[in-house]
This record gives sequence, C-alpha cells and structure tokens, in this order.
Amino acid sequence: MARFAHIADVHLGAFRDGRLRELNLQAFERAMDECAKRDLDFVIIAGDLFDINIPDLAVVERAVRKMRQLGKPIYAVYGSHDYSPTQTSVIDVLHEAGVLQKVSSGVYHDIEENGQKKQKLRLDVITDPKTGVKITGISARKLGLEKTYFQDLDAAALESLPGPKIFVFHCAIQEHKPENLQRVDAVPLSLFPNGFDYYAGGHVHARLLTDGPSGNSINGNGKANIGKITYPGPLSAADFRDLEENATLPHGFYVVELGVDGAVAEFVPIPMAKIQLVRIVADGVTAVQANGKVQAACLEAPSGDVALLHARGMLSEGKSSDINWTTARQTLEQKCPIIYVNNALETKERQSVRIDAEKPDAIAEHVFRETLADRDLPAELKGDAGVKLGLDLLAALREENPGDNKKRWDEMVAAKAEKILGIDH
Ligand SMILES: [Mn+2]
Repeated sequence: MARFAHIADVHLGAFRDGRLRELNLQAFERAMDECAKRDLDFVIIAGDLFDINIPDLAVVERAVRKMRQLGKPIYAVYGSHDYSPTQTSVIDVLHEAGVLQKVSSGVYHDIEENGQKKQKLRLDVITDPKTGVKITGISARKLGLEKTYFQDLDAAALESLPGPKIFVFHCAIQEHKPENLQRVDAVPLSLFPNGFDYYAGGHVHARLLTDGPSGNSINGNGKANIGKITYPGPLSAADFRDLEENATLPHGFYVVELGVDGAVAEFVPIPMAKIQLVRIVADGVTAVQANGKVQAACLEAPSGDVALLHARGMLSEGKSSDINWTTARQTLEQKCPIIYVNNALETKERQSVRIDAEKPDAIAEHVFRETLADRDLPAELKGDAGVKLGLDLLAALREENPGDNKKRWDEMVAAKAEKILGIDH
C-alpha cells in the first residue's frame, strides 16, 4: 500500500563545535540516501528538522539539496525547536518553496455537542498523491501549548475519515514518557484521535515502538482502535546527552510498511561517529586527586571520532578549575579529534544549584534571585519584589502571538511591559 520513512528530531545546525555540526548534517544526508535506496513513497518528519527556527543558511542549503535530490514528497510538522510564535520559521520557507509540505494546519469552527455550541479545531488533511494515504497532525507550540490544540481537536471528523491514515505529532505522551522525562509536559492518549494506522511522533529523544491495535494500546477514552505509536528518537544527536546515548545505542529512523493489516516498522540505524565515553566520578576526593583521575582516564581512553569527557562528583577540597583540563584535552586529542567536555564537578563552597530542570518557572525564579543578589540595586528591584518584576516581564514576553502581525504583537508586549513597570505615557 505505502512505504515511508519516519524521521524526527534531526536538529540540523545543532552544536557550537563545527565538526559536531558537520557530523549531524552528514547523518541527515545519509538518512536521505537510505530513503533513496529503499525507493520509498514519501518521508515524514515529525518536528525539529532544524535546531532553531532561523538556522544558518549554509546548513539549510545542504539539507535542501539532499531533500530535492530525493525527489519524494516530504511531510513535516514544526518541532519545539524550529517553531517560533513570532517569527517565520525555516519550515514555512521550505513549505512555500515546495521542498516539504506542512501537515498541521487547521481552522476553528462551531460544532454542536450534547446540545451545546463548541469551538473545535478541524485539521486539514493531505492526501499523498501516489499512495492515497491521508496525513494530518499537530505541530509543537511554545511551552507545550500544543495540548490545547489536542483538547480542542475535532477528533470525530478525523476518526470518520476512511484510511489508510497517519497522524503526525511533536509532543510527549503521558502514558509513554521515558523515565528521565517524568516531569515534562505531556498529552494523554485519550486526547489523540482514534483509528489512525500509524502515529508518527517526535520530541521525545528516545526510541519507542508500541504494538498497535492488536496490542496494549487501548487509549483512555475506552476505544481500542489506536494504531502503532512510534518515536524514532533523534536521527543522530543534538546535545551531550544524545551523544552519550548514541555511544552505546545507535540512533536512526523508521521505515514503515503500511499494509492492509496495519503498519510494520523497521529501524534503520544511521551511525553518526565512533563516540568514546570517558567518565570520571570524583566524589569526596580533593581537586588534586580528581586531577589524577581525569588524567589517567584520558590516557586510558580508546580511540574514536568523538570523546565525551564527563566528570562529576563533590570535591572535598579545592575547585574544579584546579584540574588541568588543557592537558586532559591534549591527551584525548591524540586519540579522538573531537572532544566535548562536560564538567559537572562541584565544590562545597560553591555548590551548583540543583533545581527541577523540567520546570522553567522554578529555574527563572532562581536565576533572578541569584542575579539580583549580587548587584547593587535600589531596594524595589531587590529580593522578592525584584524577582516578581522579572517573572512578570518574562511572562509578558512569553505570550503567544495570536495572529500573523508581528508589529502589533511587539506593541502589545511593549504596552504590557510598561504597565508592569508602572511607566505612564
Ligand atoms: Mn527535539
């Protein structure tokens, strides 16, 4: 019936180190080559094709060349990284240029439910011209606001569509959250429309493949017919954590065969690089001893393309800057040309603050408090008052742009900020 690729979280343009950025880009090029080799009908990109909404044009050029070469339809949603509420995204540009097609547009309309008028979101559905497969989906929005789209979704309209059909999304699912993301915002399965043959996910940087309709994927609203839910995980890597995982578990994408009996997915690994982990735990030792451990670990490290040097622990004496990182790097460079240092060593005097990294509000509050404490400021900008002011201003900036008019939105934010600051005109 149809054969397609399901790719997600490519994060083209990620990494400050140009060599890592290049490896990430090459992984995408190789993935496109794999798609060409397999003569697929189309490709689905479930968000975060790019690392930011306006990436470096050299990166865009390379990606576009490869997508054009493939010559197959590419259907995509925005991810949390390449979406912007106020600016145009590269995804919009590529959509207008015909390089890919966005599959997440829709309009709100009135419907009557149990005698009550309600506003419901009706999604546009694209039909792939060659296979007749119907594709629709929901993009990421800022700060997990895509949940409201799911809540407003006119699911009945989608469920009554004859198949085969694919639902593309970029968010975590409550029932399928990996352990390290337990506190992250997620959408429950009960808000997903039923009856799709394949649910192509992105956002969660961990691979997942559920059983599909015959398996255990009964969703929360009592209807059992929910198809395969899949996250391919990152195509290569976008940060230290991805690289760390990629050292032992190959990343890649899914090739899916959509037949009368449902979807069968095969994982296609895309080796990114030979990654060596150099882990040092220096708990309760002095900085001098820790330095010994770091240097020894670097000497013992095997060769590869990328070395991840990860040092953690609480030093009993001295500070992490006492460690000779330059020598450690030089030793590693003999064996791995690319080095990524993650120095998480702590000292008692200046213990880095452990806060719930999944809650942006707590982080913002903490950062304001710390920053304000160190500064010479008038009393009304210090302490709780200063923190509140900072948080209020941040909230005004975070608000979504309801329309396309950037200038009007800028003025709206400025007016709100003036009100918070008590500035009168
Ligand atoms: Mn991502």
